[in-house]
Amino acid sequence: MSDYTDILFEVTAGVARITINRPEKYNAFRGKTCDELIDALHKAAWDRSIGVVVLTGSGDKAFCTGGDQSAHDGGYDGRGLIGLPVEELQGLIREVPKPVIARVNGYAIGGGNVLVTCCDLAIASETAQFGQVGPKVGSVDPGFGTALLARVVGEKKAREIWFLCRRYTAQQALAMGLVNAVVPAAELDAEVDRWCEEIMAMSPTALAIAKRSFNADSDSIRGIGGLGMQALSLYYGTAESHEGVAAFLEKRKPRFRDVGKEG
Ligand code: 2NE
Repeated sequence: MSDYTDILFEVTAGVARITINRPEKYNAFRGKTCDELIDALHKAAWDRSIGVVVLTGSGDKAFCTGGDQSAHDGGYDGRGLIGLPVEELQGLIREVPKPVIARVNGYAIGGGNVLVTCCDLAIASETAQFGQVGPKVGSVDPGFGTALLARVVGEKKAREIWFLCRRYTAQQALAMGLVNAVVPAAELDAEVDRWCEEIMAMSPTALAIAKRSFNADSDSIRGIGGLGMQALSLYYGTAESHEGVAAFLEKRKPRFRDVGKEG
């Protein structure tokens, strides 16, 4: 696969830059987007001339806002248990034997926040905003989205993020350990380039071993994700989940507690 429609893929000076290119959808991903991201990550993973991968979104509004709700009809439009191979995508970010940096240029919401969680490092613009929205829109991203987030920001904070679905500023994300650095929007690229240059000077094999050894401790979360996606595919068939998607698309508050009471 090389004729991408949903992403951009470019390699410069050993750095592979993968950009979700759906700004009109706030860089939400549909099935095809996930497949293209997976393909590009495979290319970057096994090309020995590439030492670091940067994952980002196009434009200045969003990094990624998760699953494309306009392609959701009791499940998304692609392959896999829920019509989005997100567990494969998230697992692959961790398997790529080189650092993957999230360049967070705007909203990192829902599955977008999970991508940030899965990346090895994250550098955010001051304008970025973070959060999970699943329980507000009839979804949840179990596995790396929940359990790995708890490893990253702590149990209490992760539960707050999921149970209240608030939005957090870049400075708050920095304070909770979700991102490594925050810079003014105009300096984001220069800062990411600096981090990439430093990484490119390191021993690639030592980096690969370090990454795999960090992963080893939390790899069991992938199994939790598989189990969770199986449950999620059943949840997507319920009126309660449909109400969340419909409410988002109709720009109204969901009425979860009324579902099933009519008639
Ligand atoms: C991103 C956010 C916070 C932006 O809010 P706001 O108020 O600044 O803008 P607005 O009007 O909500 O959004 C701007 C445009 O972007 C679209 C909106 O529909 C709107 O389109 P227009 O009305 O202008 O035509 N948009 C934004 N996000 C979208 C999305 N994900 N899919 C399709 N269109 C989207 C606010 O928009 C927000 O909270 N978005 C929620 C995103 C959401 O529900 N994501 C899915 C979560 S579930 C998930 O990701 C997932 C997973 O990761 C793994 C497994 C299963 C599910």
